Amino acid sequence: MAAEWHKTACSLCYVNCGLEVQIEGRSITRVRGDKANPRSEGYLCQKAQRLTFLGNHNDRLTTPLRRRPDGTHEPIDWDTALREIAERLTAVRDADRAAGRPGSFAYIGGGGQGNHSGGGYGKSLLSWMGGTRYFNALSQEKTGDFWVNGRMFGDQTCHTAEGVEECDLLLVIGCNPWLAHGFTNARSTINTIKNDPDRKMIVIDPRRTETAEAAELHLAVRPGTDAYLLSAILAMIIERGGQDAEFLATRTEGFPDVAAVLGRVPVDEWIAHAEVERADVERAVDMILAARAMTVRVELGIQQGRHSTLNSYLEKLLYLVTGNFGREGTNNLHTWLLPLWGNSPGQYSEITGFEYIGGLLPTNSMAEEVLTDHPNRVRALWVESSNPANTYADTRLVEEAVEACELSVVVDVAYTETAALADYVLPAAAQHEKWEFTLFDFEWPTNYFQIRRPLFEPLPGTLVEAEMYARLFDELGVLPDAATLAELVETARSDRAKLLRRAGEVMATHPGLAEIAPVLLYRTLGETLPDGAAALAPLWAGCHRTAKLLTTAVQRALGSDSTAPELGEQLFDRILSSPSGTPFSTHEYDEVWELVRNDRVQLAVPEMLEWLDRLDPATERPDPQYPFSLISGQRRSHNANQILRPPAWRKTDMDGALRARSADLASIGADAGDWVAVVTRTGRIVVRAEVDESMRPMQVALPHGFGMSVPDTHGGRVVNGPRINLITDATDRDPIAGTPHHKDVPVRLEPATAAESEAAERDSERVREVVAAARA
Ligand SMILES: Nc1nc2c(c(=O)[nH]1)N[C@H]1C(S)=C(S)[C@@H](COP(=O)(O)OP(=O)(O)OC[C@H]3O[C@@H](n4cnc5c(=O)[nH]c(N)nc54)[C@H](O)[C@@H]3O)O[C@H]1N2
Ligand SMILES: Nc1nc2c(c(=O)[nH]1)N[C@H]1C(S)=C(S)[C@@H](COP(=O)(O)OP(=O)(O)OC[C@H]3O[C@@H](n4cnc5c(=O)[nH]c(N)nc54)[C@H](O)[C@@H]3O)O[C@H]1N2
Ligand code: SF4
Ligand SMILES: [Mo]
Repeated sequence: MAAEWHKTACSLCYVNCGLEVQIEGRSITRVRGDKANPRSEGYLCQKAQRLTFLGNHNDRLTTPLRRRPDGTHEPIDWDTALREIAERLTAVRDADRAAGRPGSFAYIGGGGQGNHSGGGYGKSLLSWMGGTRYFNALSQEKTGDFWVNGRMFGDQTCHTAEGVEECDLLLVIGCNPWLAHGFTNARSTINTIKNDPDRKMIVIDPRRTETAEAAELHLAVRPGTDAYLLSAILAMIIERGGQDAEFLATRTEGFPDVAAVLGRVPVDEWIAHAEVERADVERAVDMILAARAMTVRVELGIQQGRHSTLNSYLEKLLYLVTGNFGREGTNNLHTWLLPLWGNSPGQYSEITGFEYIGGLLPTNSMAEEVLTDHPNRVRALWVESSNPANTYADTRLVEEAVEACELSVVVDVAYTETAALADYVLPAAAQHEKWEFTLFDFEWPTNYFQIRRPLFEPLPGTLVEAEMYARLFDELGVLPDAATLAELVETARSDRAKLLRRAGEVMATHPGLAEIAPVLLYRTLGETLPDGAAALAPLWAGCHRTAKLLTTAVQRALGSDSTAPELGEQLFDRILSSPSGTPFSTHEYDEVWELVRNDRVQLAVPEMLEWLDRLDPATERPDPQYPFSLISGQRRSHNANQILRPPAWRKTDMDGALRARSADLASIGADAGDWVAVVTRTGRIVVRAEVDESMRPMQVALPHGFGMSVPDTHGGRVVNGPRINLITDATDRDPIAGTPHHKDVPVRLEPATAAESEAAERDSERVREVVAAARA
């Protein structure tokens, strides 16, 4: 009999392609793209093919851990762990209240590349603790973009979608979709554009990337100078009268102010500073002005580059000034089932002065919120689905901050570098052991949502996050008594429409309960959902919200003429019964204006125009002490954040090599295969050198997704590849969003010493032993 294919989705990157898998025991044995998935339509990449290594390895946590005074961990049972944590949380909360200060509890994480089911519960804990300090990966890459969206479109949850599949010009700035994806079916889409004489692609990237190789035009910009190049392009467009006058007049405000500032741009000087050819820039302008529908696609190259927030502004001006917005094949906004971030203009940290953006503070400021004498400093830290000890800038500083907290708790599936520092470690059930979903639904005009059914039982000793938090709130005494819960469960079963009203009444009489609404839904509505899908209960509220806010679009997606609240129930049912995912909103292009919160798009953002006016190439010459520009965290064929820890999944790049041109290696007397030291003001790491002539001269790259310690074959642990954030600097960051300049880290290369090379070679050998054992 042919083995059964089960529907699921990939959580190795935020594109979350639909998959079908075969399983045996606790293992995924075969993987293929799910053709029935309405968004990804059968696509999968080289990483998902290695999903057979996810979860099925010997480094899972299977018991809660408590830190001993000597820093090692001992196993404890769940009851003890949750009781002690509850006592210590209560102590922190009581002390905050007694001192009359804001909650000193901070929350990190809440979901990686595709597991958002736990996040709502974790945020409930943050609210209940009276805290506001929330950090996650978005606040080290995307918050500058959100800030600009807030100013231009009126709300930080106005987030852009890309018409990649329909555009006739794809302008790719600072991203490499061939390897990193970032949009659906990236490789097929790039190939389609390449093979269609009527469609074109421009890539702005210092490196001749795989994506640039497929483009009509590649502008190999000098690292960190995008703001100059993009301003010059905009200035040239306006000089030629290439702006879309009708779009600007009817849909936007402030163009004259923008044009005035851009009119002062010394175009030739700035193009020279960016080290690209004037003729190539002219050609890019020609292509932009000739395009019927341009889509701009950006990512870390500019968001984690110098002038990050300004880059986000300029990139948006490119499509807005030319009227490439709100039509097929252009940039647009998109809907949400549940927004993944919030809107928080004008709220500031009293410790660092950074503004909350999307409800988040910069990860780069996390340590500063802890390591200070300020009476309102962070005293307790809760980390879920994140590994800041490897992924936040300046690893040593992050380690110091975690250890300085009075209480630190890590919720993860593996014994991460952050878990190793925590007072308590709570083992979560892994991706395919529970009901899951992702909130990365970024599509327009039709947007999709997919839930994932469990393929396996939770590994013994682990808990699904929802259950973990519910038990914790039981210990904390926040949940109502059993009889009240039973009555709410009954209401949920017999009359869901009544549930919200009844729940509201119960919340009114139970202090703190309103802050943990997702937990209450889990314990009540959740009990009534089919097949143990309790953790999906908060989605029910999201479906009702969406049906109310976007009635026509939801009706179209479902083919229904019902209205709220019935429409919300229908949407929830449709989502639960669509294992390949389902459209949840379908719009007409024109309706994008219903999502824009300002009457018109505000083009003139004063802080951005002032910044633009201040740009000065003379202030941006490389430091002779650190002459190379390092891409710290390059996406490659076989890295995937910190998600796949066991090295055996990697088909290539086992050591996570430094990539550089041979001439640059030769300049320090090094050759391919040698160990070299990468040195910054923050630290020094020793890495394997590899030749890559696609790099720009004086630019080198180290990969993201390495530096995880794994059990070796001798009963110890060994670190696989570079912990790149040992050499990054948390203060080298954007002035507004605080995002790190990870794509342009000034470094020096040196030959490694004999002792360093020997130690690195030994570790590399041990990693190879681990791989050989895993594949045997
Ligand atoms: N294989 C793989 N795919 C992934 C991930 C992974 O770990 N591995 N992670 C996922 C995640 S979380 C994210 S956020 C995305 C990130 O996806 P991307 O942003 O596409 O990936 P990066 O490799 O970080 O950097 C993008 C590009 O920026 C270029 N760059 C460097 N400096 C500059 C500069 O100064 N200006 C310009 N214009 N470009 C510059 C680099 O050469 C690189 O090609 O990838 C996702 N996909
Ligand atoms: N220098 C440098 N640093 C970077 C970057 C860079 O380019 N350069 N990129 C940044 C970017 S864009 C990102 S997105 C971040 C990513 O960094 P993080 O936000 O730290 O997230 P991940 O690396 O995705 O780590 C996911 C964690 O979740 C755990 N996990 C997996 N499944 C589950 C689950 O079901 N439940 C729980 N509780 N845990 C689970 C994994 O074991 C892992 O520890 O790194 C950032 N750091
Ligand atoms: S593109 Fe991303 S989500 Fe799709 S298969 Fe590859 S890693 Fe998974
Ligand atoms: Mo990311």
